[in-house]
Amino acid sequence: MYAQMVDTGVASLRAVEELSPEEQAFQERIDADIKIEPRDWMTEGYRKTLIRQISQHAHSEIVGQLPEGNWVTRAPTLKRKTILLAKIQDEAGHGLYLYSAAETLGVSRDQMTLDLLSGKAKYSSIFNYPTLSWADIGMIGWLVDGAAIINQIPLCRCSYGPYARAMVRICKEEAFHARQGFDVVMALCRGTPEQKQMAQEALNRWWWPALMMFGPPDTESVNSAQSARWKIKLFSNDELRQRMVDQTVPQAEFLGLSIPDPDLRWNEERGQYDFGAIDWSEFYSVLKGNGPCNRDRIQTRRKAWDDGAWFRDGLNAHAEKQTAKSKAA
Ligand code: BYC
Repeated sequence: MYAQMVDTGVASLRAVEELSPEEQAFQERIDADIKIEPRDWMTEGYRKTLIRQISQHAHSEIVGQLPEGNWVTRAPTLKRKTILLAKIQDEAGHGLYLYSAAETLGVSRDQMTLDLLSGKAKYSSIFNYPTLSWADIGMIGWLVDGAAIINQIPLCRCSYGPYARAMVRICKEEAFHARQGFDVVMALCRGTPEQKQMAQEALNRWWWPALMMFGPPDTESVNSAQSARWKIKLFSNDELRQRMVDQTVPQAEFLGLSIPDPDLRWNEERGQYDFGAIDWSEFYSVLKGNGPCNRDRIQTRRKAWDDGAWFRDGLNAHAEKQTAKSKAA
C-alpha cells in the first residue's frame, strides 16, 4: 500500500540514490520503523511537513469548537449541555497537545496562531459549515469525529514520536465524541417524525463535506507521496475515505436514514461500497476562503487573540519576573 501510494502521488519523489548520506540514513531509520524524536537529525522537508500538518491539525481542533459552541446555550437538556461542554473542552485539550507537539519542531505557538489568522495556515474545511439545528451537533459527533478517528488512528503509528504519542490520547477521546454524536442522532431518529426529519436534513448537509475532510483525491494530493515515504501518512486520502463510507452506510441503515447519494451501492466484487462523484470545486472553494463560515471563523479567532492580549502580556511579565528572581537567587 505504501509503495503504491508513492507511485500514484502527484508529486515526484527524489530517487534514493539522489539523497545525501545523511538523508539516506534518516530514511533508513523511518523504513525500520524507528521513531524520530525532536533532537534527532531530520531533513528540513520532514520538519516543515510536520509543522504544516500538526499545526493545521491543532487549528482544526480550536476552530472546531466554534460550530459546537454555537449550541451550548440551546442544547435540549441539561445533560446534553454538560456533555457538549465537556466535548468542546476536550477539543481545546487536543489543540494544546498538538501545538505542544509542533513546538518540539522549533516553531512557536504564537507564530502558528499568527499563520492561522493571516490565512497562511489552513484548518479543516469541515469547520466552515454552519450548525443550523441541534441535529448538526449529532452529525459533527457521528460523521466529523467518525472521520477524524478513521484519519487519526493511523497517525498513532506515524514516524514522529511526539505526534504519534499525542494522537493516542486524542483518539481515545474522539471515540467518546463519536459515540455521543451517534447517540444524539439516534435519539432524534427514535423521536417524532419532525425530529427524524431534522436528522435527515442534517445528514443531507454534512455527508459530502464529511467525505471531503480526507483531502483531495489521491491523483490531486500534492503532499501524499512524500508524506507516505516519511511514514507521516500510512494510508492515502482515498483509502481512508472509502473506509468512512463502508463504516457509515450500515450505521445510517440502522438509524433509518438515507445517505444523500443516488450512486451509492454495494459492490459485491470489491467488497466495498461504490459511491457518487464528490464536488471537488466546492472543496477547493472552501479552501480558498469562500465557504459559508470562513470569514466568521477567522474573525472570531482574531477577536479571541486580540481580547486575550492583556492576559498573555500578564503571563509573560510574570514569567520574566520569575526568571529574573531565580537568576538573582
Ligand atoms: N481541509 O496533499 P494533500 C478534527 C489541504 S478533524 C482543509 O492531500 P496532506 C476535529 C492540505 O493541507 C480535522 N485543507 O495534503 C474533529 C494541502 O494544502 P497545504 C483535522 C485540506 O496534508 C472534530 C492541500 O489540501 N484533522 O481535528 O497530505 C472536532 C492538498 O492536500 C483538507 C487533521 O488535520 C481539508 N479537509 O493531507 C474538532 C488530521 N484536506 O497544507 C476537531 C491530520 C487537504 O499543502 N492531517 N487539505 O497548503 C492529515 O491527515 C492530512 O493533513 C490531510 C491532508 C489528510 C488532512
